[in-house]
Amino acid sequence: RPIGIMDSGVGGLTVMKEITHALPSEEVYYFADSMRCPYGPKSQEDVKQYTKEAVQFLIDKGVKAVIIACNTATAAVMPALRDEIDIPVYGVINPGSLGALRKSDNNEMLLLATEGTIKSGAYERGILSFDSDVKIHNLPCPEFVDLIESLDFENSDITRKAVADKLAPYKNTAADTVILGCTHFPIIEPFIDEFFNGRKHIIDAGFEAVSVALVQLHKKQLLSAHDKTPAHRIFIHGDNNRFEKVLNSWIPDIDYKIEN
Ligand code: DGN
Repeated sequence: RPIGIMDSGVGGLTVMKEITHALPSEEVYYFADSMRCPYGPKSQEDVKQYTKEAVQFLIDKGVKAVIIACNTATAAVMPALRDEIDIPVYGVINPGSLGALRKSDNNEMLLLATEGTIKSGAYERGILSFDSDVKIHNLPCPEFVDLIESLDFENSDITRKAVADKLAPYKNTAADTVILGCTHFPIIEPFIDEFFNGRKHIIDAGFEAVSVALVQLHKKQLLSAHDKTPAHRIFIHGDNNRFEKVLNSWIPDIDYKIEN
């Protein structure tokens, strides 16, 4: 049975890429709520509702587990959702928090995320529950989601400028670790790394979540035993034009079928 992934748009493709590369025999069903993207500015209640609908959609399609490949959605539904459904469900925030704690040497971090994720305080709770002696700088970056969803990120000059404008106040931050607390952001990670002259640890919450989810699924003996490479199924709620472009450039080496 497939692993389900949901996001508001293309961000979860960064998670899908990790899974399909780590375990090419796993089939993935991806749900993109493009019609209601972005989730970042919406209320927690709305995001909770949308996320539950997306998860139920994937369950109805027969997935064996779901990864909420969206920090905003994770902040809205986790961990409560775990008690409401019968299959394993994984979010991205606790793994992202742990990844940051592992990497940081000075316990000072810069969190880049949507307004919704930052307002929820979920990273702060996650990080401080493991170590109360951490300083977190919060920077909402909704502009990055728009940049990526609109495909403008394909123009390096535009992306370099957007990153420089947004991160300018933190150019000399003491934080040694930058958390990509939105699954869209790894797509522009090279520009963020370049802005900081390669001097920061950069944490990709989606990548950290995949490592945790795959270990857990392995323990539950839920990973596929066959070695056929499957054609993944992508369900797009809304416009699929731009979605497919990002998919093809981000994960060019997989077979997939898009369904609306
Ligand atoms: N990719 C989503 C996240 O990780 O928060 C958010 C994008 C959005 O819907 N604003």
